[in-house]
Amino acid sequence: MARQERAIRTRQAILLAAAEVFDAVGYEAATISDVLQRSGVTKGALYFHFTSKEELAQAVLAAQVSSLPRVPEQELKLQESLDEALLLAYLLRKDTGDPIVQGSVRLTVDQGSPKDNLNRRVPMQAWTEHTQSLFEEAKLQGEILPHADVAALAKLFVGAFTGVQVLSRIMTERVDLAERVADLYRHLMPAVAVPGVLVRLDFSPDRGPKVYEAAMRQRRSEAASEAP
Ligand code: XVR
Repeated sequence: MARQERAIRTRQAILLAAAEVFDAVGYEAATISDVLQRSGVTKGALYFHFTSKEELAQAVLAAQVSSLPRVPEQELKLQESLDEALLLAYLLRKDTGDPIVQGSVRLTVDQGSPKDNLNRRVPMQAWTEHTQSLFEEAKLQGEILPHADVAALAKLFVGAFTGVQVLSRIMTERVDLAERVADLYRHLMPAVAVPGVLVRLDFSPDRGPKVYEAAMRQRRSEAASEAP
């Protein structure tokens, strides 16, 4: 294996272990030696990639949005947005989920202490920009009501998703998150989508696993066509 590829894999293994530790115990209680133990890499390798717990946490926060696999393109950009939300809900599920997404979201929403120096704005900024650009495309395609302010909507959706996620985690350990997210879109979309688009949106909460499977198939076939 090329040295560079090995380094990328090692970094990824460290990131995954760190996310699992942060998800399990939170930022404050996590230690580098927990991450060492869980990742199985050497101390030297870990410190080559990350020099502090803070740097590890910041890298996990930065990976939050990029860990979401790309959802299959839909004719309606608003359906794509809903699919992303259902996919994220699926990846946050305890059993089926993605540890990087879970650990990263815990770091984002845990209030922490001002002394911890973590910049929690990084993933939120990325989500807001991503959501806004999807809504901008939807607007260009005529899916969105003409008076709607897409920048304000993006912040509303990111904030609302975060809110239902926190509620669902507290009340049901996220078992009902897909349902809460579907409800959120069902109730907000009438204020966003033009009527002809609204009736075509599929709000069913069980799209999550299907979107996930389709996204993974797409990722595999892209990887295969990139291989020499
Ligand atoms: O932006 C998002 C979507 O477009 C749906 C609205 C999701 C934003 C998720 C923010 C993240 C941080 C804390 O979730 C949390 O609970 C995909």
